Amino acid sequence: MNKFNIGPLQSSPLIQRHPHNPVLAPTDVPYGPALVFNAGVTKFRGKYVMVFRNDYGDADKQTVFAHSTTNLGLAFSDDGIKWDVKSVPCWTWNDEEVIRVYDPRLTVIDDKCYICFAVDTKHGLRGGIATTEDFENFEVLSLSLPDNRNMVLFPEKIGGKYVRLERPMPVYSRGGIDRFDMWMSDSPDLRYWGNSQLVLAVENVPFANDKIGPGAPPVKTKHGWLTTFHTTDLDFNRGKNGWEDSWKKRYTAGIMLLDLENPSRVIGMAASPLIAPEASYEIEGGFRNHVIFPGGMILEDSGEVKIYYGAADTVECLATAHVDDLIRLCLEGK
Ligand code: BMA
Repeated sequence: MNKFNIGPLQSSPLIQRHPHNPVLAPTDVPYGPALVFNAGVTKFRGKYVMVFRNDYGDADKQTVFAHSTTNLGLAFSDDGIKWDVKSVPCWTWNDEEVIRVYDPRLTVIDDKCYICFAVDTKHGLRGGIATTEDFENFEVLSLSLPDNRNMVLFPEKIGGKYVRLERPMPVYSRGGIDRFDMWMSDSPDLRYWGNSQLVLAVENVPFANDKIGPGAPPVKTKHGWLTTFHTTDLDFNRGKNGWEDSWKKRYTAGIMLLDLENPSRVIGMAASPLIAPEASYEIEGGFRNHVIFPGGMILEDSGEVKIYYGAADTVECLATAHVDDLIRLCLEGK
């Protein structure tokens, strides 16, 4: 059992929650999901694209159906704020072995769009990478061994290789509890992955006591790769905190800067959360309250950074900040 509680956490004053939050909610989606969250967002061929997670159930009764009903939805936008949601889900993957696909992240490399995703299978949780031209057909390029997920691709090759951040779930070797860290692997072709290295350990994040994992795919700045991650802290005093009988975890978004040439080297990390659950849509009425789960990050030419995150496993939200402020925050380590 984790021995210490983290206590209250606040978001950085450098971020602004968008006044139109949540930017996507179940009521915006025509085919009736109960929960719409944990989206991947990118800019692709002149449009903002969002692939989001749909979970189904009965929101009035605050119940969700069994996991196998999860699928992915699709929306486009001209401004990254108002979304045109497609009339049907874009990817449902149920077969003999696969239970569901979820938590997508999008990366564009050389004008091709890649989607990283988690897959629950009958024999473990796997992380996958697929490519798509039309967001209707997905060609799966690789699936990891269990147990691994939260994969995100860097938007260009580094040292001649594709690179991903990921979060395996070692249990035996980490004391039989969640003590999960962030790792990195590289690949010559997006299919075969190796050279795995530890990037950030959970014990080095002061506002986590449980596990951490990659958030949105990194963006390039002249100071390094700027990237979000999610953190989890567990407090056994938390009780019913959502639709379930009890939900004892809190998720926040952290931010760090990785070396441009060797991204397994952390150059700097903010010592407090970038986004901690505070807004009403993050802390009340949701399936799992107090969850911030970043999955999309876009650096605009103006220097504005758009950070998309699932809130309370129920809606999708947007926060913005200036890239220079985020870099300073990481470098100062405050
Ligand atoms: C994680 C993942 C996420 C989810 C989070 C909070 O383990 O399953 O999809 O947002 O838990 O429930």
